[in-house]
Amino acid sequence: MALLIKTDIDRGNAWAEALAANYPELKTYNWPYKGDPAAIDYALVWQPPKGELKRYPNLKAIFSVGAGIDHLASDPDLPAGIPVVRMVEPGLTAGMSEYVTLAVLNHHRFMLDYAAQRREKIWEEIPQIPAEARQVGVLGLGVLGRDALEKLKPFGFKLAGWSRSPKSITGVTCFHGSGGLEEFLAGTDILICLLPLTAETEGLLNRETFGKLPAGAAVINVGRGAQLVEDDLLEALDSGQIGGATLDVFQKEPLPGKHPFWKHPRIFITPHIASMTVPQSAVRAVVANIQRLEAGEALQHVVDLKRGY
Ligand code: NDP
Ligand code: OXD
Repeated sequence: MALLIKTDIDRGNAWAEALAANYPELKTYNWPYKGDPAAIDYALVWQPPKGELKRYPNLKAIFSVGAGIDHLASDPDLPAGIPVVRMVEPGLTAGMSEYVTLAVLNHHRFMLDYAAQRREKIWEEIPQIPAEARQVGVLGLGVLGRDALEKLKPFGFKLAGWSRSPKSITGVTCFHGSGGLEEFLAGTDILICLLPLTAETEGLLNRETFGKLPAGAAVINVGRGAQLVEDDLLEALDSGQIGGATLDVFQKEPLPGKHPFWKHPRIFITPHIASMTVPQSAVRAVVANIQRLEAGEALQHVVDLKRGY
């Protein structure tokens, strides 16, 4: 049995080591693979070149190295009928909750303002707002959105979430569907996007959405860059409708050198590192899934490609 790994070379080696330690019977090959394509049973990939996966006629499953599968769904030649599995693993979940918590507290405690004051050598207190007076709202109540909300609970924020289907989560006011979006936004002071990129979520963070938030709200985008209409954010920041933003994902990555986000004083930027799959913990999920398939059982976390996540 053989598995093809396509990720950056360091992480590819880490995956190969982790798989060798956990599943010695499985041969692994780092991409680019020069052998017989028919010998490959499984692919574990991040942003493979379009058309690459159709070269392997005997693939039994495609594992995404990341939680998002838009890098696969956007391949017009993705082989039909092969299950695509998204990444669900504790290291990725923990990393995202760390990032989200950090970003929420950054906005809650006025760190962009204090950074601006520091540049001008201004020593001045900004009156603190108690956590219970602010609502943190998460777009996307999946594996990552729900864990982030759990980690935010001890701080005492009002918590809300929005998903496609109805949800019930203790301590979180849940909204769903297009009908629930407006009410969710109206109460949300710190908005976090943890949605998958689909035809429905593309461009969702736009002028209209920003206009429904309370004036001065903060936006944290850790979903995908294509969910944010970048010019609309700049306009909303200039008008004060949005008070600040933390962005980890962008329409074009790496963010071009001339992009206005780089120098914007109300935007905090990171280079798509909100969270990363940790091969040493993720390997267990991949191995367990291969063993399930080989035993004739159903795979876990298979995505619905029609729905887009
Ligand atoms: P899940 O599939 O577990 O959850 C997705 C959630 O989004 C679900 O609650 C789903 O609703 C909701 N959703 C999807 N479409 C819509 C819609 N049209 N309207 C309302 N809600 C919708 O995904 P994960 O939590 O594992 O990951 C979320 C995303 O985070 C990834 O797809 C990826 O893009 C991003 N990500 C970014 C990283 C980074 O480093 N920046 C790292 C990892 C992930 P329902 O529950 O009803 O189905
Ligand atoms: C992911 C990512 O989807 O890192 O896991 O963006």
